[in-house]
Amino acid sequence: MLLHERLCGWACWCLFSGVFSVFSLQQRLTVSLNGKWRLSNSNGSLLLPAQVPGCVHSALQQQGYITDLYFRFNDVSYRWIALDNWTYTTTFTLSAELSVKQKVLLVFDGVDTVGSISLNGIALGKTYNMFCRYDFSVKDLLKDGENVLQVGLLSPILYASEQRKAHTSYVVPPECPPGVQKGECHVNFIRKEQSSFSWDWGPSFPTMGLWKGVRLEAFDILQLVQVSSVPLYNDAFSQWRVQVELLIDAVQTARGQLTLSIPELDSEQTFQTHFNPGKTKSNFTILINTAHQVKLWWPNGHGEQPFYRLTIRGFQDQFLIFSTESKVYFRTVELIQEPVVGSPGLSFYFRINGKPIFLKGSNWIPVHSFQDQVTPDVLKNLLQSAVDANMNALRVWGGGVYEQDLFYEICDELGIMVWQDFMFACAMYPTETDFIQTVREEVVQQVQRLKSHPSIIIWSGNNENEAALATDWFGIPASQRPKYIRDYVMLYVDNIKKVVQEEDQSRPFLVSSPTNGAESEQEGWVAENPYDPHYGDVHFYSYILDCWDWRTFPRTRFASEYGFQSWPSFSTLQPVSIKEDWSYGSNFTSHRQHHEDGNQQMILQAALHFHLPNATDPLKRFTDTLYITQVMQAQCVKTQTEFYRRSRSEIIEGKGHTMGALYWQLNDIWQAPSWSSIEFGGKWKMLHYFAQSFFAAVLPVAFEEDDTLFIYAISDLSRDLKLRAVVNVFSWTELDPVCTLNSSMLLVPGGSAVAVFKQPVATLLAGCGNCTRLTCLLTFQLEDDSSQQGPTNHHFLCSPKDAQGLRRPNITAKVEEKKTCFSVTLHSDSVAPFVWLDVGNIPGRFSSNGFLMVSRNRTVDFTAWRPTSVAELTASLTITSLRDIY
Ligand code: BMA
Repeated sequence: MLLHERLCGWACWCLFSGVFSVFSLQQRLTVSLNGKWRLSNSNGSLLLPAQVPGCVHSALQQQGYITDLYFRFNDVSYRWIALDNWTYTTTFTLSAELSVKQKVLLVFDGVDTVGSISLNGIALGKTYNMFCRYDFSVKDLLKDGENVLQVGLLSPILYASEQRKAHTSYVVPPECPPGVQKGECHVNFIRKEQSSFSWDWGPSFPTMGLWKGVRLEAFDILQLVQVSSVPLYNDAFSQWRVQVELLIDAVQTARGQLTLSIPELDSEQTFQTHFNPGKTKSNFTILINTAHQVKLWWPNGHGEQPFYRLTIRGFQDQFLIFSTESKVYFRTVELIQEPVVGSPGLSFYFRINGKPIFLKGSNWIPVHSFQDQVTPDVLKNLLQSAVDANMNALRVWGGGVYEQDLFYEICDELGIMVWQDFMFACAMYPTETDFIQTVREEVVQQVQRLKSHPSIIIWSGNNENEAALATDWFGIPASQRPKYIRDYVMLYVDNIKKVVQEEDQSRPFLVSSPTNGAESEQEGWVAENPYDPHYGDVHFYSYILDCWDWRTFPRTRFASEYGFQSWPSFSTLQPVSIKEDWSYGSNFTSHRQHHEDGNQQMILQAALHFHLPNATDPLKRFTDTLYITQVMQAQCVKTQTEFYRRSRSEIIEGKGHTMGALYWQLNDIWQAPSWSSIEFGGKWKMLHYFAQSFFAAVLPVAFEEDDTLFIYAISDLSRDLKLRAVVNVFSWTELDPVCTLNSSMLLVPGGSAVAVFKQPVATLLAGCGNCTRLTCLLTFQLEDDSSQQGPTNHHFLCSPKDAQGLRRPNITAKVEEKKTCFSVTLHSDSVAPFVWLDVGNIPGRFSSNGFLMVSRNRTVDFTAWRPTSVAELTASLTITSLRDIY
């Protein structure tokens, strides 16, 4: 008997753990069914204990059936796991208190993915969507004594392939990922993390499991399933209001009173209300007392992130029946697309609390192939690393997962703006009724779960699917194009957009990224060229063009993806490899590279400006190669990001007013080459240290045009500054500047980029000893009347491979213990570019790294993330600079 089947179930009440603490005075009971379950494969040859939440892969590894899934070629060796079907089983006994409750729900916060659920041998229903919660009413099925709960999971690979086969009318591309990814086919036919079938930075581990919690919820009369609150500002009345939405599950019709209050703002309102049997959603609005100045939530770098406590209490006949508390953060967000003077097209920027804000940050991918292995510490460390690199925004990319609540809670607290994609990427999708239905439910649930977070400033329908259609990635015949466009509009516009806007009017919705935004809409949602720099956001990649030449880059309104690959450091690769893997031409090195020609592209890009490693010792040559890929990546992304930041105030040849730079990508899913700035495990690549500078609130940027050197002062501050540029010219052979030039003081208004220095390079060099482009280089900084503002930056006048006089610097180091960290004092004999300190597998980070050393001595700090000592650090420390690798 099929008692209850839904494509997707309803919410549970503990969704906001950490943000909301909900309790019912009706003695609602919750019994967790998390913990040890039994797991078996289809023919019963494997039977093992398995942790819930968890997945089959993690369970097999934890029980010793398989070794480290990330070791060497194991992604391929363990392919069989996801080709099998698996069953999770648990037993539990009921307490007397629970069995007398009027209603009992069995709740699954996340099933991965295609499951059949049965209780005591009776089928409860099926699951098809990893991003949905499912619940089942089970009171009548529960027994005194032992109850048996079983979840059978189908192989996601076989299920996707079956779905594909059943879809006979036309192809929904792509059929399979590129061979280099060693992945599985037809992931677009299953509502599951799209990158779990492989990506160009990640392995194929199509997981199966109960990836979130399982529990019983028992109650009388009613329970509060979910609460969300969205603050809205009324300009005409200069007044805030908070829209509170309650999802209530009532056993019978219930009448009563509801009181909403924010005591700190002297705001309280009471409503007479009633709840019908079943699940109902009700909205209530509390007006905020205008006598109070509401403290606003600001993005990192623009102010604080204060919140208020909202209390919600329900009464029946004067008795309190439920009470809950949540956080409310006040802020407004607008996406401004309007004509720009001197430029065709439309602007594209965010205004938070009325202030235009330049978005600085990166793109977020899943932290691990096995979500059950993502710990709070890992999340905190990555998000803190983003903030420590002066980022204020992250895009949660649409090929991964909607992140867990803690992710958004931390973003709220740190002031990280989140560009939230829906989970569709680089593909076309089916539009059969079942598929659309489950997607609609997914969107409702995710928006309800997440909309209280001020950090989320935009919803975005998909990753690159407009571009894929517009620029014909999949070779769709022209005659069939209209059908694919109709399907596209049906999924993202008629369904996702519509559902989102019914659920949340408090932030913008964009159909795709990249897109021309309002212009794409004009063109029927698929623009002729979604990469048009005059509109919307742009993704731009070129691995072949010279990344040191800013003319390479499109001057976009908003750069939401761009980047270059690099390899992680040796200490990250070592635990998943063996000696024979440690060369750039090894099978391992090519196996971990999932982007066609990626390893070669890195070397070619590096060779444009650097000598390549030529050590005879194979290990040194390998580690030097890892190093040079990081140098290349850091310098490339620096050049591109600085170009975007200095383009914020200008329109040149009709292009500019750039207001966002989110490079691809922040983090890694495993130990492999990728575009990330942070390695798997949390170690910062050179790029992340560079980001700390190139995202600084105040930044000097240099570039050349027609042999003239320009320096721009960029300021994200609110107040105006008066700044001068100070340029130091160094010879590659000496540690003291050959000469110093000062510009005059100029006004740098808050939120602008202003040219503060301009001089033909020839004039500059002529006035500076015997300097030529080959013998000298520049450092520069900004100063106000009393001190330096922002970091010191550098500009090379030639490729370092052509530099005359660059010598081995023989850098020595002394490590000392300080109160809360260690200091490393370096001594150098000569100018040293890209000085890289590495303490192997001692986790932690330096205060600065990858820097240009133009002084005899320099001290940096190392903060360790576990106990260590001067002796251990000294023994582990290696120092590499550019001249040390050839
Ligand atoms: C963009 C992303 C990802 C991809 C990255 C690097 O297209 O959206 O799909 O990993 O480029 O190729």
